[in-house]
Amino acid sequence: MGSHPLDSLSAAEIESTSALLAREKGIDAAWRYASIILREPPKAEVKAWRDGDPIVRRSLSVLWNKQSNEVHEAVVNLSTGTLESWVHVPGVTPNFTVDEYHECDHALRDHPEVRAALEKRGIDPALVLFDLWTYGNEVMPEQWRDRRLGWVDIWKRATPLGNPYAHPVSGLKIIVDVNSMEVLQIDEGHDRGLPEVDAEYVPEVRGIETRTDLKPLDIVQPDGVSFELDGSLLRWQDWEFRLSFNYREGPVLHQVRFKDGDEYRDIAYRMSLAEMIVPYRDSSFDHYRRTAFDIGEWGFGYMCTSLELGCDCLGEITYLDGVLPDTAGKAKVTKNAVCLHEEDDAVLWKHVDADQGAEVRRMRRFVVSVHATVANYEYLVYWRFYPDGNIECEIRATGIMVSTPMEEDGAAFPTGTVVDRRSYAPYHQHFLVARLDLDVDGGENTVVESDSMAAPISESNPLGLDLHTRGTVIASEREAGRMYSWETQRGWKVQNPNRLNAWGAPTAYKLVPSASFPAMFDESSPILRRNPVIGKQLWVTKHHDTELWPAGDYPTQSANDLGNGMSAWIADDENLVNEDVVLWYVFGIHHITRVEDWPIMPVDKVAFTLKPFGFFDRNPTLDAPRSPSKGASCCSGGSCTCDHDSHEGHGHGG
Ligand SMILES: [Cu+2]
Repeated sequence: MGSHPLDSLSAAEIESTSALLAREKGIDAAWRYASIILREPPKAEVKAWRDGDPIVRRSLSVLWNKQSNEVHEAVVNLSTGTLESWVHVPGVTPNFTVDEYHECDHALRDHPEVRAALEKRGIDPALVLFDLWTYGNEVMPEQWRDRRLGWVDIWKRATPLGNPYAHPVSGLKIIVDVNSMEVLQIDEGHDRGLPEVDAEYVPEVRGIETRTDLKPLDIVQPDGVSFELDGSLLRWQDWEFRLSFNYREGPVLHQVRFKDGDEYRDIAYRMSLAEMIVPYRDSSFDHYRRTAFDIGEWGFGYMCTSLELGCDCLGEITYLDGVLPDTAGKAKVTKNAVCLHEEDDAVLWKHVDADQGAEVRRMRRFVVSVHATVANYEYLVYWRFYPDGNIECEIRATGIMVSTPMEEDGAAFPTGTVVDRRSYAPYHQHFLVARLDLDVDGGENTVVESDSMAAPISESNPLGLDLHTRGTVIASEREAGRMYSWETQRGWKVQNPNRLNAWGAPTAYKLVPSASFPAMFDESSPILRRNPVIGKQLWVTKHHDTELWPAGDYPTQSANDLGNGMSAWIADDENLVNEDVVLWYVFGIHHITRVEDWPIMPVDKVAFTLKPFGFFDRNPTLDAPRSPSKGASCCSGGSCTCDHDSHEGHGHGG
């Protein structure tokens, strides 16, 4: 049993859930678990909970019967060992699972017609990878709408050790009933053959030497780390938060607070990535089905992989395992799924005084990171905490781009970039939706959209220099969806109108909306109907414990988010002023593919930041320690002998 109400489910809790359902409901191999997750207690209860109070632990399972395709949600009370609810959920398709991905590969590998289709093209089935994808409702074949339907992309390696995604087998898709693994259709379009591409990224396979001019770069913390992990509670400098991990969001940050003097001040109740949507912007045969909802359809936590010291993370690392269920309800442990460590991050603040010399402080940051492998792509997630109160969420995308052969005549596709011989990589977008349940100094907040504009030239502003800012209160959910504005350098402040800083302004955190981009979809587009949340860059909703998944609880094969998603949540136009608000920030990568992203993509980095904005009364890092100087006394004031006399002759900068 956890020692805090928000602790992730343990292996024992996952398995006692499935054991109880086997006993009470006869759940056997005819069923699969899509998920078993902690049923988080309501926010109000968690906030009222104090150390030593009793904890009631509950799990929420989603499972379906493979024969009938019937879906049930089960709530098990783990503290009493009882089944509290068993509810049939009609008309939904739960997320696809890793077990199905592998079983589909095996089934197709042995399937005579699939083998025949490959052999007809001269392709050795032993070198093939079957990549199972989910269907969006908009492109599902009519006759199989009530099935658990997958479509399968086929890839071929050049050699047994070669890049698995080197050669797309173009114009050949397989439609599968994922419950029975029955092949429903071998969907054949064109055959553009296998162009002679240069797709290998492993040096031994390429037959190249790696460079030898790099000397070791070690991160050493001889006295250990500066953070403490007590159960799920993390403390580092002034920060305090809890960490959990689940199949869908991967890591979740709870009850994020900052110690200001003697007071732990609330900043966020819960932060995570709640959805990811990757539409390929190419409606040709090979790509029109490619609209991945990687979080809702597959689960980001399920995709998280083990991290390795020295490769994925450098320095003094604390790892946490990811404990998740498989489809039989057994616990499966991903060792070292979450990496916790501190990093140097160049300079925090500095000034060189002509007489007194330099005062400079090093920035250090605390990082929570995971790596998820979603078929050909990897997403590296970094939640970073800074001593000045900033929180940053950075995503790095890497892995292998989807490529496609072009016709022999070399006609270029307008929807992609040519990256290799007779091959192009289609344009696509990676939309991420961060769910930011901020509680700035408590649960009653107001979101203000902040715009900057030049004041008109007037008698008092004869030079037109005056710059004004305007704040617009986002008053109710009718106004929930907001667009970024480059012209006004828009940002969004989450203010606490009930608490003022020393200078009379409401305490606030500001969402600095970097890495956002317009969706570029027609209003009538079915992909926008399935997930309208990508149509705006920010959404604000009133907090409800059940509102977690902006594209709906069950986005797989869904037509829209009306069941329980953003459209449904905002339909009642609830008040957002001085309320418990949740921000949904839509950001990501507008991936106009590059030849340099091939055959493996150097990380593409995007990030957004939450910054204190009048939350403190001044720079909160004035007590940051001077770092021991390695040479002269640069970091510690006094005369500076190693700073190249840079303080001489400067003008009045900004
Ligand atoms: Cu991409």
